[in-house]
Amino acid sequence: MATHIVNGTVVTAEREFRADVLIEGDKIVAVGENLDVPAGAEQVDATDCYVMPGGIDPHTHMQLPFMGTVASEDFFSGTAAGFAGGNTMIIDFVIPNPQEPLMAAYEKWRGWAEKSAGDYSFHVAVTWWDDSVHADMGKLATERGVNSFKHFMAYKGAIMCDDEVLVNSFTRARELGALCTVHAENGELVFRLQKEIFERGITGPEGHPLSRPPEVEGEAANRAIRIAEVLGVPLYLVHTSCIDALEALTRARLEGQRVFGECLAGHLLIDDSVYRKKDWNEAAHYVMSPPFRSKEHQDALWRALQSGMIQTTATDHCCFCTPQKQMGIDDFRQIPNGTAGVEDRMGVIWHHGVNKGRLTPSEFVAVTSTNAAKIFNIFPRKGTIAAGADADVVVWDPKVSRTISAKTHHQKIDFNIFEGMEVTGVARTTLSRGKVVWHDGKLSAEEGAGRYVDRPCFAPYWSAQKTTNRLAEPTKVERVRPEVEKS
Ligand code: URQ
Ligand code: ZN
Ligand code: ZN
Repeated sequence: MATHIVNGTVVTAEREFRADVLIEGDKIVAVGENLDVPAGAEQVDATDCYVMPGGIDPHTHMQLPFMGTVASEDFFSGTAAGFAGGNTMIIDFVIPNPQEPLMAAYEKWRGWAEKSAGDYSFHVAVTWWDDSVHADMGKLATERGVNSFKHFMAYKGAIMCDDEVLVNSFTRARELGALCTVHAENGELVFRLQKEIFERGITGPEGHPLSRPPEVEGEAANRAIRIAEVLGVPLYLVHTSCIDALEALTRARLEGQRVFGECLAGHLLIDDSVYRKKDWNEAAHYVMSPPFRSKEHQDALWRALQSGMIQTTATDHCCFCTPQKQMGIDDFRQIPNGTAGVEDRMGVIWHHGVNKGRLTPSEFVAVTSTNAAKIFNIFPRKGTIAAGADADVVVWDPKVSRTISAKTHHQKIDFNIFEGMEVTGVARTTLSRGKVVWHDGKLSAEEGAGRYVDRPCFAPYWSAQKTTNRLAEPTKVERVRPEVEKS
């Protein structure tokens, strides 16, 4: 089965150019003009549209068991909703409970993801440590295509890593050529601040950001960066939300350390006034970690994205409906943390990035698809429009406007953090490995059509690592052993 995408402007992270795209089966086979098209090929019209690589969302949590409940979006509905917004791949997370074998958790999550409509992969979280974790990391990296291990520095009493786990796991990752990623918030400080704020009688959602100020993220980001620097491993900061973390990231990168930054569509566009909404439900909808920040932080994140200091955008799509959020009706600490976004990331970043002159279309492609493919070592199979790549393609119509709303979105959640936002720029057609799964507002996602994507270790950037001089040439001093005086 062949598909011929005609009359469009192809956009890659490198350039924009007029070209047609020929797809055969699940691969792109040619990009150019006057292509040799087989008879009977399905034609997709891309007149006045951009033809871009499908979005890769490197941070989602479909049907995550968390804080006493389970995220409402599952792997089928979530990957399908992504199609409607031009997203064609997710990298989700296996999050073992402490003492749960990593391999067992991995197999469990693989089972859950069988129903995915779109392609997917998994970061695996290291939430505890013993020799079996060391061994399982090796098996996951060498036999299961896992090249990234996640570490939550927050969530004390649940999945939080202390420095011992970080150091052990980062050391193991170095042996395996796997990328270490961190949720950088100091969980001890969060726990203490939550207690103090609650005991002062602040029990509503406004307590959430008060217990997780930017300093708490900045400390953890810097600590993870320094640990990675001393151990000589690359590092990836997920959902970088504030200036304090950006300062740590910028310093490290300017000193040649291999640290990558990710930011969320939500953190680019939503500020902390949402927590002061009078309606409890509406304020609780925005409870996620790190919290939405005051306005100066959004501006700083945009500048970091424009300057290349932050390389990827994501959503942290982790859906809890209003009744689930109400588990914390009397105590903000019990409100399940998480919001949605997999359907809206591309549209809000196109509108507020490209339409507002912050990003070129090529830079948009880089931060929504290509950079994630390169960092997680699946480029050029994913993340570009080129012969040989998987045919994950979005025909993007830059002229059409839509208003984002829970009333019309495909995400399995009863609210939308971008509710009412009008954006110009929509996915007209989305193809997932060559199959049209979204066209002109009609979703034709197929349960189980998604495939697990193996991600090889030792991505190209492993050959260019800044090692701390202190470890470069440890030298032993030869000396005469002194007479030991009898004590
Ligand atoms: O922390 C995360 O990334 C997961 C548990 C989703 N929730 C959130 O608030 N970000
Ligand atoms: Zn997180
Ligand atoms: Zn997350």
